[in-house]
Amino acid sequence: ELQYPERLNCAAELLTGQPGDRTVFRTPDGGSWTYDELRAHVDRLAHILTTDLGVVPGNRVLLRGPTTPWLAACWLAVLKAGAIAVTVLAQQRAHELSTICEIARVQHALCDIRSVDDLAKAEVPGLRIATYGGDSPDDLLHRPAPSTPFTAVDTAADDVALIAFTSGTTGRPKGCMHFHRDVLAIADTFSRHVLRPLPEDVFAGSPPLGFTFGLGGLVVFPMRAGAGALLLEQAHPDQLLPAIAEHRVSVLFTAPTAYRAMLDRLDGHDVSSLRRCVSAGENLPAATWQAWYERTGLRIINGIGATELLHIFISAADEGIRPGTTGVPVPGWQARVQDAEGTPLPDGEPGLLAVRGPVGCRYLADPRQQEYVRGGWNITGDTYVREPGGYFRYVARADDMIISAGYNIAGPEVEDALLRHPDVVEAAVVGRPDEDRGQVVVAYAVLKEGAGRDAEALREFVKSELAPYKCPREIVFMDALPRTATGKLQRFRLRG
Ligand code: 3SK
Repeated sequence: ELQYPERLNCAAELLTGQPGDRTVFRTPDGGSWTYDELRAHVDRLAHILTTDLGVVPGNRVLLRGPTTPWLAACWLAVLKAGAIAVTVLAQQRAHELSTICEIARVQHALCDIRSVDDLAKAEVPGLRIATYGGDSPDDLLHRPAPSTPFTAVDTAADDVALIAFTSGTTGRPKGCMHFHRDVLAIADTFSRHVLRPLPEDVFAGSPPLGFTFGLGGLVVFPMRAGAGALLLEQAHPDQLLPAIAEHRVSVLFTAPTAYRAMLDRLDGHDVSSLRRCVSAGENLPAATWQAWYERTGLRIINGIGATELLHIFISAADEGIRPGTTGVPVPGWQARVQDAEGTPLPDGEPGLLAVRGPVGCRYLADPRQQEYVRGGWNITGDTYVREPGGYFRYVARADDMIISAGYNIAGPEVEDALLRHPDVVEAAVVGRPDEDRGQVVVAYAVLKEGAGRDAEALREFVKSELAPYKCPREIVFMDALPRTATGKLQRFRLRG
């Protein structure tokens, strides 16, 4: 079990102990900060926050901007000053931002000058916005501040450090409150036991810092290990691949879609520096795992995480990886599969995934808390099967099971079959209401450039891979699938 002192400030903890001259953050233009430089920037910012801006412990401070060292420094400064960081995505628009500010009662915002327009449009009463990265004298980074160390506010381990918002794939956003100890717990479980980073590692990836997948993978995990991170504002595979080679990235965090897109463009790129590749955010089909392994020799570390639980709680590393499964509970976590009443199901039977561990779901003022936490277990909304041997295999999101003429069909299984076709880059499978069958299976596919759109041939291919009742009745070709700002597929938009 993880033990933390009663009084704990996670930012102070993350900023302590690394050699001062070691590089912590780099940027693609060749910029870099050492740990000593980061400590100095964070302390200056914390002084400005508390003296100039009037931030006091417990205030909620919204952070918004592209993935840069300054955004990471602002996040650390807010926490060090005992305030609560409310992380959002640079893509979120005025309407979403005003809802978030209302739910979280945000009083202050620190915003990259390039992302301020939508925040200003959100017209949040009483919100004090400070910008960084601009030329004006009142830019956060140009304000005068003492260069003396800032003494971290003496927070309790279970004071709220972070409110992370999730909209899921639909619905009103939910704010998930996480404690100072939770921030360290994700590093001391998944990162420590599965990732096992080394101080010489260079982390990089595509999830933004406003998504806890990115905050963990690009800030918390490297810092807890005394390692470094390359922070990319643009992390599409077209930018990621050259950056891996140029900066000798060794630990990669991204989503299944990006692995597939990188496979499509891998020729001529050197990825030999990579030693750990993490995939989360969505189910990783076995076909994608296999294709990446064949091309690179690297075994992708699959994982399931949730904003409600901050980071990854089921995964596997190295020889423990079983392609096509998510893995086993990360040390410190427990998981089981249960029915709707909370009764555990035997191995091999699909049911609801239930997990518990060092981090729990705490929605801020939201009655959906009762749905997520039942009987002390967090119900993630995923259907899983526990296989003999204790491995957890993803079936579908609980509300994404297709029931057609009495057959239960898991969309991801059909997607996996479609992805085994050499022309298919992306696939999404949903149930469409049907008078005769209840639902029929409909697939949406994105093809490689130049591939012919032959739905019948693709249906025949699926029939050769799966029982015919799982074969899509219809295949619709698209240029791209609808996704949330964090890259999750929005199946509800395809159901029509
Ligand atoms: O939401 C997710 O899928 C996720 C995955 C890994 C780590 C954190 C999160 C929120």
